[in-house]
Amino acid sequence: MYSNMTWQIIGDGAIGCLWAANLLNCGQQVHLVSRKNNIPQRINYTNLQGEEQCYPCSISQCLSDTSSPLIVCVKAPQVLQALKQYRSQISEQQVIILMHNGMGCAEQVAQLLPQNPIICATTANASLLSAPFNIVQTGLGVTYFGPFNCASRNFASLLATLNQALGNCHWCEDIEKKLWLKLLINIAINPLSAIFQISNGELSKAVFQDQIKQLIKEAMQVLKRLDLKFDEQLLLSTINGVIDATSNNYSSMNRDIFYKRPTEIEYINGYLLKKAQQLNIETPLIRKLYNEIIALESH
Ligand code: KPL
Repeated sequence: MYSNMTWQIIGDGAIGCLWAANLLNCGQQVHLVSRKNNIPQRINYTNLQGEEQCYPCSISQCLSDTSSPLIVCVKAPQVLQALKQYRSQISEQQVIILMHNGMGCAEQVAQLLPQNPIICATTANASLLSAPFNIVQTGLGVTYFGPFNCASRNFASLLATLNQALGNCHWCEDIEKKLWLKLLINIAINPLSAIFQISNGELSKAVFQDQIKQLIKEAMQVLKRLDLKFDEQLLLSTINGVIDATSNNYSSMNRDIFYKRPTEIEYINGYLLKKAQQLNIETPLIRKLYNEIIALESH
């Protein structure tokens, strides 16, 4: 499909740098797009074995070309803004891969760029940005990619390289269900860990477990009406599996509140609340936590 391809990654955060470093590590050409001034031309990466590597990398404030794939790794509230900013440098054939928490962005991107192939991705890989362009990988996980629109259906071949870079990458025709699963995990973990400023592991305490059960019960009513089949008990054990696997970590929303940054709440609880409202379903605890995060964000 591509002869001389450069992976263009928008977003120099933990996930953007993680993909950049791992693609460079397997010999791919990468161009990282950053909004910073004084940009170095390298990424420092500490892998899961604690080995430090320095990868020379092309980094600038612009896209490098109008044909190779774009991986958008900014947080949900910044996706549309970032693509609007680079719109004149994006061609209609260019495939756009969206990788962030929450749902609702792909619809916005499809309105902005109606001809472009759009792929949605969700990853369980974890990394920490210890300083600008310095990342430490903290967890290995699965990444699912799948088509959001018809135009992106024949891009599954991109997976071979992505899989070579980070492993455990899968093409999934029913990506919506995977995105919902991640959204439900985030609904259970992110607002509670952010409001109480606790690590993910603290959520295994009984007081939080009761709230998580309530959150999932409320979400299940919406899922049923949308004909999305999830088993409540399996969902709770998946959520507790993530809590255990990330017990020492602070969730992304916890850090956003801590550092007074905008959160992804609108694309997590907000997305579910919109669906619930359309279906006339009450989801009081999901709404309460949404309101509390909105209040914290404006402090
Ligand atoms: O996706 C996450 C996040 O922090 O946003 C989880 C899975 C909750 C891990 O912390």
